[in-house]
Amino acid sequence: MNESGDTRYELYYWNGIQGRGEFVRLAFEEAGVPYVDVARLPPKKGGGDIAIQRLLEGEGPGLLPFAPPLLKVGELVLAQVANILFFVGPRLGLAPESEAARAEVNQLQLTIADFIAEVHDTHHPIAVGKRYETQKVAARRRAAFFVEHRLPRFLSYFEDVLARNTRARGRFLVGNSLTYADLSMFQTLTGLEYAFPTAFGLLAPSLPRLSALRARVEARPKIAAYLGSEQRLPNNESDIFRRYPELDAAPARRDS
Ligand SMILES: N[C@@H](CCC(=O)N[C@@H](CS)C(=O)NCC(=O)O)C(=O)O
Repeated sequence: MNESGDTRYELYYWNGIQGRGEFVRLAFEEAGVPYVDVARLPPKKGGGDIAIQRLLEGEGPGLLPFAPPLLKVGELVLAQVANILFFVGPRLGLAPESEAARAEVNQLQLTIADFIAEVHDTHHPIAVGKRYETQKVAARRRAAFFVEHRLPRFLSYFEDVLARNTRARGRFLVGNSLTYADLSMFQTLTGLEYAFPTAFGLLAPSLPRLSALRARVEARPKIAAYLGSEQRLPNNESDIFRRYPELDAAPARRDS
């Protein structure tokens, strides 16, 4: 089922960063289905971060959400990126037809969520609510392990998923058409390149299918238009993907 266009979709996500909201934005952008980015509206028009707080405090309908991104669709308020995408994916034409393949896409999306949580924990290894500067020593230790072990493990896993999808000759993660998991993979790869330029740069040559997937997503007309627009916020150090050189891999030594 594809979206007919008369449903009102409201995304609630913190102002000023791409964050986890971006995984949801990319799906709507690719589908060309309008959505309201509520917190980016002025508070006078019901926007601002206060609009998110209201939903978190139970002022909205439905199930009480724990953390943004939130998607409000009528009386439904959904949280958890993977859950939001599982719900809107079929409506946006970004999910496979079969129930089994939809579960597979969801499985990948949940693995991306795990990956993102580990990226976040490189700069916040001790306390989510405390500033990076208060946990820098632990962050260095955490990031060193992440860069050496977890980053290659996650990336080579997704590379292998593409390689095994012979049906699509490695062009998509699942099935033979684009799904929201492919868009999320793109977002993850661009974020990693920003945050860990050295570590990611060292791994990239061993990830030809992921690199090609990223380039293909980036070149899709609606995604390209979105990436070039003001709606696409630049990476910054309040976001999940942060460029702290001390957390990146040391550049390879040249012994000449
Ligand atoms: N697993 C959740 C994580 C949600 C999450 O951590 N949201 C962040 C912003 S990206 C937040 O505001 N968290 C507040 C909190 O955990 O108290 C998802 O994938 O949506």
